[in-house]
Amino acid sequence: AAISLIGAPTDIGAGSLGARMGPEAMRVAGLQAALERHGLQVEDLGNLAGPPNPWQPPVDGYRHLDAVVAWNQAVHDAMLAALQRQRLPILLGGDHCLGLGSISAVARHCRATGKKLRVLWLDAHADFNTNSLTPSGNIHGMPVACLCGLGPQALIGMSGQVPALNPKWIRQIGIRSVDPGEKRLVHQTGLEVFDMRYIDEMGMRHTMELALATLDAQTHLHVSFDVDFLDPPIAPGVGTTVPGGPTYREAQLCMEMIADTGRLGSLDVMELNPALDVRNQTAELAVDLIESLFGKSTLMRA
Ligand code: DIR
Ligand code: MN
Ligand code: MN
Ligand code: MN
Repeated sequence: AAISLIGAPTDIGAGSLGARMGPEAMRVAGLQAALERHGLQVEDLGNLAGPPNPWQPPVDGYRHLDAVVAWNQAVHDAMLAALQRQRLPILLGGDHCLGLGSISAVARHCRATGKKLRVLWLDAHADFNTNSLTPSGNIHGMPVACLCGLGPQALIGMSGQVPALNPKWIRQIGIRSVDPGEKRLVHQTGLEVFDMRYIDEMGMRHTMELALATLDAQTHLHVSFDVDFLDPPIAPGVGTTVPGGPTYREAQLCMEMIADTGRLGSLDVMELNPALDVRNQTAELAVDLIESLFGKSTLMRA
C-alpha cells in the first residue's frame, strides 16, 4: 500500500524533553527516500500541531492530561483520515502516549471495515500504568492500559468504543522494565508479554513465530515501535534507556518476520529523542529497521 508519513512533534507524555524533534530527525535520516528506493509510494503529510509542553508536575497522577488529550485527538484524526484513503500511515513521534490516539484510530477503522486487529508493541516497557500505579505521572507509561479501558474517559473513549482493544489482540515484545503495581495489572489482565527473558531463552525467531501465529488474510497488523525497545548502545537517542534489549541482528529479524506476514497495516515510530542521540545514529538505525519492516532483504525472495 502507499505510505503516508505523519509527524507528531511533542514530548507531552514523556519524562524528558526532546522527542518533539523526532519527526525531523527521521526525515533528516532519509526515511522517505529509503522507502521509495524499495519501490514504495510515499507522501509526507508534514507535522500535526498541538499545545506546547508546559513541563508541569502531575495532577491526580497525570502530567499534562489536557494537552495529552489534544495531541492524541489530532493523531487519531490524521491516522483515521489516512486509513480511510487506503493509505498505510506511519506515525513519527513524539512520545509513546500518542500510541493511544494512533491505535484508537486503527481500532475504529478495523471495526468499520470488519478487519481483525493485532497490535505488536515493541518496547522495553509495558506502558500499562494507571494514574494510581504510575511512579512518574508520565502518560507515555499508560497508553496500553488506556487502550484496554483503564484510564480517564477522555483517553479510553477515543476509538468510539471502550475498551478500544481486547487485551488478547496485543503482543508485547522486548519488555524488561515494568513497575511493581504495573506488573500486577499486566498479570491480572493476562497481557501476552514476550519479555527479554523469553527472547534470551527461546530466541527471536521462535518469539516472533508465536507473536505472529494468529494472523490471517483478514488481519490488520499494527506495529507500535518504541525505539527504546533496542539495546541502548546501538540506540542511545531515547529518554528512558533500559539495558539488555534486542541486538541489531535480533531487531532486524523481528522486522523481517513481520514483513514476511504481508499484513502490516500501520506503524508508530515513537520516543526517538534527538537531544539525547549521537550524530543521529538512532534515527538512522530506525530507518534501517523500517526498511526491513517493509520488505528489504539481502537476497531476492522466492
Ligand atoms: C515508567 C517509564 N514505566 C513510567 N515508562 C516508559 O514512568 O511509567 N515508557 N518510559 O516508555
Ligand atoms: Mn483499510
Ligand atoms: Mn519504552
Ligand atoms: Mn513505550
